Amino acid sequence: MDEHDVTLSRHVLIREGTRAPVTDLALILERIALIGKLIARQLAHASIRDELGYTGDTNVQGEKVKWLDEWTNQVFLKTFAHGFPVCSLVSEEMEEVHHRPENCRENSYAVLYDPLDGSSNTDVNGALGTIFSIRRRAPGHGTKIDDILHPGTEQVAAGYILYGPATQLVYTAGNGVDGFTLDLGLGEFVLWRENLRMPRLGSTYAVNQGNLSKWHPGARKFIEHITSRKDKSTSYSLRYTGAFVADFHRCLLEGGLYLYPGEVTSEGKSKGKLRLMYELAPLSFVAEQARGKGSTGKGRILEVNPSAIHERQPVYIGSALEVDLAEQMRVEG
Ligand code: FBP
Repeated sequence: MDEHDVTLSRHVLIREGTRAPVTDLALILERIALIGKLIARQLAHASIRDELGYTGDTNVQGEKVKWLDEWTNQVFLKTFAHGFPVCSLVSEEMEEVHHRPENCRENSYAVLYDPLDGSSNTDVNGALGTIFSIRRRAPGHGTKIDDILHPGTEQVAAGYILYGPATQLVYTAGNGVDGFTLDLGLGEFVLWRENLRMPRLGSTYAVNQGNLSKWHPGARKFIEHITSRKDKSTSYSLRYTGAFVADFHRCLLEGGLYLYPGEVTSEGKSKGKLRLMYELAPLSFVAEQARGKGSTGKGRILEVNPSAIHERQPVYIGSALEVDLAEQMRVEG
Protein backbone atom coordinates (compact mmCIF):
# COMPACT_ATOMS: atom_id res chain seq x y z
CA MET A 1 0.00 0.00 0.00
CA ASP A 2 1.47 3.36 -1.06
CA GLU A 3 1.48 5.86 1.80
CA HIS A 4 -0.46 8.19 -0.49
CA ASP A 5 -3.31 5.71 -0.75
CA VAL A 6 -6.05 7.20 1.42
CA THR A 7 -8.84 4.66 1.79
CA LEU A 8 -12.51 5.63 2.07
CA SER A 9 -12.92 4.77 5.76
CA ARG A 10 -9.70 6.58 6.71
CA HIS A 11 -10.84 9.66 4.76
CA VAL A 12 -14.31 9.64 6.34
CA LEU A 13 -12.82 9.49 9.83
CA ILE A 14 -10.78 12.65 9.22
CA ARG A 15 -13.57 14.51 7.39
CA GLU A 16 -14.65 17.68 9.22
CA GLY A 17 -18.00 19.46 9.27
CA THR A 18 -20.09 16.37 8.54
CA ARG A 19 -23.81 16.24 9.42
CA ALA A 20 -23.43 13.01 11.39
CA PRO A 21 -20.68 11.63 13.67
CA VAL A 22 -17.83 10.37 11.46
CA THR A 23 -17.75 7.09 13.38
CA ASP A 24 -21.37 6.38 12.33
CA LEU A 25 -20.65 7.52 8.76
CA ALA A 26 -17.53 5.36 8.54
CA LEU A 27 -19.50 2.29 9.65
CA ILE A 28 -22.30 2.91 7.13
CA LEU A 29 -20.07 3.93 4.20
CA GLU A 30 -17.82 0.94 4.81
CA ARG A 31 -20.82 -1.32 4.25
CA ILE A 32 -21.91 0.61 1.16
CA ALA A 33 -18.35 0.26 -0.16
CA LEU A 34 -18.51 -3.52 0.44
CA ILE A 35 -21.82 -3.62 -1.46
CA GLY A 36 -20.14 -1.72 -4.33
CA LYS A 37 -17.29 -4.23 -4.47
CA LEU A 38 -19.71 -7.21 -4.44
CA ILE A 39 -21.83 -5.70 -7.22
CA ALA A 40 -18.80 -4.74 -9.34
CA ARG A 41 -17.50 -8.32 -9.06
CA GLN A 42 -20.94 -9.75 -9.95
CA LEU A 43 -21.37 -7.47 -12.97
CA ALA A 44 -18.00 -8.54 -14.33
CA HIS A 45 -19.13 -12.20 -14.47
CA ALA A 46 -22.92 -11.98 -14.92
CA SER A 47 -22.82 -12.64 -18.69
CA ILE A 48 -20.82 -15.89 -18.35
CA ARG A 49 -22.89 -17.08 -15.40
CA ASP A 50 -26.21 -16.60 -17.19
CA GLU A 51 -27.30 -13.98 -14.63
CA LEU A 52 -28.70 -11.49 -17.11
CA GLY A 53 -32.30 -11.02 -18.23
CA TYR A 54 -35.57 -10.90 -16.29
CA THR A 55 -36.79 -12.84 -13.22
CA GLY A 56 -40.41 -12.85 -14.49
CA ASP A 57 -41.53 -10.69 -11.52
CA THR A 58 -42.80 -7.07 -11.53
CA ASN A 59 -41.65 -4.54 -8.89
CA VAL A 60 -43.54 -1.86 -6.92
CA GLN A 61 -42.94 0.54 -9.84
CA GLY A 62 -44.78 -1.81 -12.19
CA GLU A 63 -41.49 -2.56 -13.99
CA LYS A 64 -40.31 -6.02 -15.05
CA VAL A 65 -37.54 -7.04 -12.58
CA LYS A 66 -34.10 -7.87 -13.91
CA TRP A 67 -32.19 -10.72 -12.23
CA LEU A 68 -29.49 -8.24 -11.26
CA ASP A 69 -32.06 -5.78 -9.79
CA GLU A 70 -33.17 -8.52 -7.43
CA TRP A 71 -29.65 -9.76 -6.69
CA THR A 72 -28.30 -6.27 -5.91
CA ASN A 73 -31.25 -5.59 -3.59
CA GLN A 74 -30.51 -8.82 -1.69
CA VAL A 75 -26.89 -7.70 -1.28
CA PHE A 76 -28.10 -4.57 0.55
CA LEU A 77 -30.42 -6.60 2.79
CA LYS A 78 -27.69 -9.11 3.69
CA THR A 79 -24.96 -6.50 4.17
CA PHE A 80 -27.11 -4.41 6.52
CA ALA A 81 -28.61 -7.43 8.32
CA HIS A 82 -26.30 -6.77 11.27
CA GLY A 83 -26.08 -3.18 10.22
CA PHE A 84 -26.05 -1.12 13.45
CA PRO A 85 -26.51 1.94 13.33
CA VAL A 86 -28.71 1.36 10.25
CA CYS A 87 -32.12 0.01 11.26
CA SER A 88 -34.24 0.74 8.17
CA LEU A 89 -33.80 0.14 4.45
CA VAL A 90 -35.92 1.74 1.70
CA SER A 91 -35.38 0.37 -1.79
CA GLU A 92 -36.61 1.01 -5.32
CA GLU A 93 -37.19 -2.76 -5.42
CA MET A 94 -39.29 -3.03 -2.22
CA GLU A 95 -42.80 -1.66 -1.62
CA GLU A 96 -42.39 -1.26 2.15
CA VAL A 97 -39.60 -0.16 4.48
CA HIS A 98 -37.41 -3.09 5.60
CA HIS A 99 -37.05 -2.51 9.31
CA ARG A 100 -34.60 -4.18 11.76
CA PRO A 101 -35.58 -3.11 15.32
CA GLU A 102 -32.58 -4.97 16.81
CA ASN A 103 -30.29 -2.44 15.07
CA CYS A 104 -32.06 0.57 16.62
CA ARG A 105 -30.17 2.73 19.14
CA GLU A 106 -30.31 6.41 20.17
CA ASN A 107 -28.45 7.30 16.96
CA SER A 108 -30.06 5.25 14.21
CA TYR A 109 -30.26 5.75 10.48
CA ALA A 110 -32.17 4.71 7.40
CA VAL A 111 -30.50 3.98 4.07
CA LEU A 112 -32.66 4.75 1.02
CA TYR A 113 -31.27 3.33 -2.20
CA ASP A 114 -31.59 2.38 -5.85
CA PRO A 115 -29.53 -0.82 -5.90
CA LEU A 116 -29.02 -0.83 -9.67
CA ASP A 117 -29.54 2.37 -11.61
CA GLY A 118 -29.73 2.18 -15.40
CA SER A 119 -30.96 -1.40 -15.37
CA SER A 120 -31.92 -1.17 -19.06
CA ASN A 121 -28.13 -1.39 -19.60
CA THR A 122 -27.52 -4.70 -17.77
CA ASP A 123 -27.79 -6.97 -20.80
CA VAL A 124 -25.80 -4.69 -23.13
CA ASN A 125 -22.78 -4.23 -20.83
CA GLY A 126 -23.57 -0.52 -20.46
CA ALA A 127 -22.78 1.78 -17.55
CA LEU A 128 -24.67 1.08 -14.31
CA GLY A 129 -24.85 2.63 -10.86
CA THR A 130 -26.01 2.39 -7.26
CA ILE A 131 -27.50 5.47 -5.54
CA PHE A 132 -27.78 5.91 -1.75
CA SER A 133 -29.15 8.43 0.74
CA ILE A 134 -28.61 8.32 4.52
CA ARG A 135 -31.16 9.88 6.91
CA ARG A 136 -31.54 9.96 10.69
CA ARG A 137 -34.37 7.98 12.26
CA ALA A 138 -36.30 9.46 15.14
CA PRO A 139 -36.25 7.16 18.23
CA GLY A 140 -39.38 4.96 18.62
CA HIS A 141 -40.56 5.41 15.02
CA GLY A 142 -40.91 1.64 14.31
CA THR A 143 -42.05 0.87 10.76
CA LYS A 144 -43.85 4.19 10.47
CA ILE A 145 -41.98 6.42 7.97
CA ASP A 146 -43.27 9.91 8.82
CA ASP A 147 -39.82 10.79 10.20
CA ILE A 148 -38.26 9.93 6.80
CA LEU A 149 -40.85 11.72 4.62
CA HIS A 150 -39.08 15.08 4.91
CA PRO A 151 -37.34 17.29 2.32
CA GLY A 152 -33.96 16.24 0.97
CA THR A 153 -32.32 19.02 3.00
CA GLU A 154 -32.53 16.58 5.94
CA GLN A 155 -30.22 13.97 4.41
CA VAL A 156 -27.03 13.51 6.46
CA ALA A 157 -25.08 11.94 3.60
CA ALA A 158 -25.65 10.72 0.04
CA GLY A 159 -23.82 9.53 -3.04
CA TYR A 160 -23.47 6.95 -5.74
CA ILE A 161 -21.27 4.19 -7.12
CA LEU A 162 -20.58 4.15 -10.87
CA TYR A 163 -19.80 0.79 -12.50
CA GLY A 164 -17.92 1.86 -15.60
CA PRO A 165 -14.48 0.94 -16.93
CA ALA A 166 -13.47 1.77 -13.35
CA THR A 167 -15.72 1.51 -10.30
CA GLN A 168 -15.94 4.88 -8.55
CA LEU A 169 -17.74 6.01 -5.39
CA VAL A 170 -18.70 9.67 -4.89
CA TYR A 171 -20.32 10.98 -1.71
CA THR A 172 -21.09 14.03 0.42
CA ALA A 173 -21.75 14.27 4.14
CA GLY A 174 -22.69 17.92 3.99
CA ASN A 175 -19.25 19.43 3.68
CA GLY A 176 -18.07 19.01 0.10
CA VAL A 177 -17.93 16.11 -2.36
CA ASP A 178 -15.15 13.51 -2.54
CA GLY A 179 -14.46 10.75 -5.09
CA PHE A 180 -12.82 7.34 -4.69
CA THR A 181 -11.75 4.69 -7.21
CA LEU A 182 -11.83 0.95 -6.48
CA ASP A 183 -8.25 -0.36 -6.55
CA LEU A 184 -8.94 -3.94 -7.61
CA GLY A 185 -5.50 -5.11 -6.44
CA LEU A 186 -6.01 -3.62 -3.00
CA GLY A 187 -9.76 -4.29 -2.85
CA GLU A 188 -10.18 -0.80 -1.41
CA PHE A 189 -11.80 2.44 -2.56
CA VAL A 190 -8.85 4.86 -2.67
CA LEU A 191 -9.12 8.67 -2.73
CA TRP A 192 -9.20 10.02 -6.32
CA ARG A 193 -10.54 13.60 -6.01
CA GLU A 194 -11.34 15.82 -3.01
CA ASN A 195 -13.79 18.75 -2.90
CA LEU A 196 -15.10 18.17 -6.40
CA ARG A 197 -16.57 21.31 -8.00
CA MET A 198 -19.07 21.11 -10.87
CA PRO A 199 -18.28 23.63 -13.66
CA ARG A 200 -20.96 26.36 -13.74
CA LEU A 201 -21.51 25.79 -17.45
CA GLY A 202 -21.11 22.72 -19.68
CA SER A 203 -21.47 21.76 -23.35
CA THR A 204 -23.45 18.51 -23.14
CA TYR A 205 -26.99 17.54 -22.23
CA ALA A 206 -28.44 14.11 -21.43
CA VAL A 207 -32.09 13.35 -22.15
CA ASN A 208 -34.29 10.67 -23.73
CA GLN A 209 -35.34 12.92 -26.63
CA GLY A 210 -37.66 10.20 -27.84
CA ASN A 211 -40.18 11.49 -25.28
CA LEU A 212 -40.19 15.03 -26.78
CA SER A 213 -43.87 14.97 -27.82
CA LYS A 214 -44.98 14.04 -24.28
CA TRP A 215 -43.30 17.03 -22.60
CA HIS A 216 -44.59 20.46 -21.56
CA PRO A 217 -44.04 22.99 -24.42
CA GLY A 218 -41.56 24.85 -22.16
CA ALA A 219 -39.28 21.79 -22.05
CA ARG A 220 -39.43 21.40 -25.84
CA LYS A 221 -38.56 25.11 -26.28
CA PHE A 222 -35.62 24.68 -23.87
CA ILE A 223 -34.13 21.78 -25.88
CA GLU A 224 -34.71 23.70 -29.12
CA HIS A 225 -32.98 26.74 -27.58
CA ILE A 226 -29.84 24.93 -26.42
CA THR A 227 -29.55 22.91 -29.66
CA SER A 228 -30.22 25.73 -32.13
CA ARG A 229 -26.97 27.57 -31.55
CA LYS A 230 -24.90 27.72 -34.73
CA ASP A 231 -21.72 28.77 -32.94
CA LYS A 232 -19.95 25.49 -31.91
CA SER A 233 -18.52 27.10 -28.75
CA THR A 234 -21.98 27.67 -27.27
CA SER A 235 -23.95 24.78 -28.79
CA TYR A 236 -24.63 21.57 -26.89
CA SER A 237 -23.91 17.93 -27.76
CA LEU A 238 -26.26 15.13 -26.70
CA ARG A 239 -24.69 12.47 -24.44
CA TYR A 240 -27.27 9.96 -23.05
CA THR A 241 -26.07 6.65 -21.58
CA GLY A 242 -29.37 5.26 -20.24
CA ALA A 243 -27.93 5.43 -16.70
CA PHE A 244 -28.68 8.54 -14.59
CA VAL A 245 -25.55 7.96 -12.46
CA ALA A 246 -23.22 7.89 -15.49
CA ASP A 247 -24.79 11.01 -17.07
CA PHE A 248 -24.69 12.84 -13.73
CA HIS A 249 -21.03 11.87 -13.25
CA ARG A 250 -20.19 13.55 -16.57
CA CYS A 251 -21.97 16.73 -15.44
CA LEU A 252 -20.09 16.66 -12.13
CA LEU A 253 -16.71 16.49 -13.89
CA GLU A 254 -17.28 18.48 -17.11
CA GLY A 255 -20.46 20.47 -16.47
CA GLY A 256 -23.67 20.08 -18.44
CA LEU A 257 -27.21 18.97 -17.72
CA TYR A 258 -29.21 15.77 -17.20
CA LEU A 259 -32.95 16.18 -17.59
CA TYR A 260 -35.94 13.85 -17.46
CA PRO A 261 -38.90 16.18 -18.07
CA GLY A 262 -42.35 15.27 -16.86
CA GLU A 263 -44.79 13.67 -19.27
CA VAL A 264 -47.96 15.76 -19.49
CA THR A 265 -50.97 13.61 -18.54
CA SER A 266 -54.51 13.94 -19.99
CA GLU A 267 -55.36 16.02 -16.85
CA GLY A 268 -52.55 18.40 -17.84
CA LYS A 269 -50.35 17.31 -14.91
CA SER A 270 -46.60 16.68 -15.32
CA LYS A 271 -45.62 13.13 -14.30
CA GLY A 272 -41.91 12.48 -13.68
CA LYS A 273 -40.18 9.10 -14.09
CA LEU A 274 -37.32 9.25 -11.60
CA ARG A 275 -37.87 8.68 -7.88
CA LEU A 276 -37.43 11.58 -5.44
CA MET A 277 -36.24 9.83 -2.25
CA TYR A 278 -33.52 7.50 -3.58
CA GLU A 279 -32.56 8.95 -6.98
CA LEU A 280 -33.20 12.72 -7.18
CA ALA A 281 -32.69 13.89 -3.56
CA PRO A 282 -29.31 12.11 -3.11
CA LEU A 283 -27.85 13.33 -6.42
CA SER A 284 -29.22 16.85 -5.83
CA PHE A 285 -27.43 16.87 -2.45
CA VAL A 286 -24.18 15.91 -4.24
CA ALA A 287 -24.83 18.47 -7.00
CA GLU A 288 -25.41 21.33 -4.56
CA GLN A 289 -22.40 20.41 -2.45
CA ALA A 290 -20.36 20.65 -5.68
CA ARG A 291 -21.93 24.03 -6.51
CA GLY A 292 -24.32 22.57 -9.08
CA LYS A 293 -28.12 22.48 -8.81
CA GLY A 294 -31.05 20.01 -8.84
CA SER A 295 -34.51 21.30 -9.87
CA THR A 296 -37.98 19.91 -10.63
CA GLY A 297 -38.11 22.61 -13.31
CA LYS A 298 -40.13 24.72 -10.91
CA GLY A 299 -37.93 24.72 -7.82
CA ARG A 300 -35.19 23.12 -5.71
CA ILE A 301 -35.53 19.31 -5.48
CA LEU A 302 -34.10 19.36 -1.93
CA GLU A 303 -37.07 21.48 -0.78
CA VAL A 304 -39.76 19.14 -2.14
CA ASN A 305 -41.87 17.77 0.73
CA PRO A 306 -42.36 14.10 -0.19
CA SER A 307 -45.84 12.57 0.13
CA ALA A 308 -44.81 8.97 -0.51
CA ILE A 309 -41.64 6.84 -0.39
CA HIS A 310 -41.73 6.00 -4.12
CA GLU A 311 -42.81 9.49 -5.30
CA ARG A 312 -41.59 10.58 -8.79
CA GLN A 313 -40.64 14.08 -9.97
CA PRO A 314 -39.37 15.74 -13.18
CA VAL A 315 -35.66 16.57 -12.95
CA TYR A 316 -33.20 19.16 -14.34
CA ILE A 317 -29.84 18.59 -12.63
CA GLY A 318 -26.28 19.70 -13.34
CA SER A 319 -24.42 22.98 -13.87
CA ALA A 320 -25.99 25.94 -12.07
CA LEU A 321 -26.34 28.17 -15.16
CA GLU A 322 -28.09 25.47 -17.22
CA VAL A 323 -30.53 24.63 -14.41
CA ASP A 324 -31.27 28.35 -13.90
CA LEU A 325 -31.96 28.73 -17.64
CA ALA A 326 -34.34 25.75 -17.59
CA GLU A 327 -36.31 27.27 -14.70
CA GLN A 328 -36.35 30.71 -16.39
CA MET A 329 -37.75 29.08 -19.54
CA ARG A 330 -40.58 27.55 -17.41
CA VAL A 331 -39.88 24.02 -18.65
CA GLU A 332 -42.62 22.54 -16.43
CA GLY A 333 -45.07 25.43 -16.82
P1 FBP B 1 -33.89 2.52 -13.02
O1 FBP B 1 -33.42 2.93 -11.68
O2 FBP B 1 -35.06 1.59 -12.95
O3 FBP B 1 -32.82 2.05 -13.88
O4 FBP B 1 -34.52 3.86 -13.74
C1 FBP B 1 -33.82 4.99 -13.87
C2 FBP B 1 -33.23 5.14 -15.28
O5 FBP B 1 -32.82 3.92 -15.79
C3 FBP B 1 -32.09 6.15 -15.28
O6 FBP B 1 -30.89 5.60 -14.86
C4 FBP B 1 -32.03 6.54 -16.74
O7 FBP B 1 -31.46 7.80 -16.94
C5 FBP B 1 -33.50 6.50 -17.15
O8 FBP B 1 -34.19 5.71 -16.16
C6 FBP B 1 -33.67 5.84 -18.49
O9 FBP B 1 -35.02 5.96 -18.81
P2 FBP B 1 -35.48 5.78 -20.34
O10 FBP B 1 -35.24 4.34 -20.69
O11 FBP B 1 -36.94 6.16 -20.31
O12 FBP B 1 -34.67 6.72 -21.15
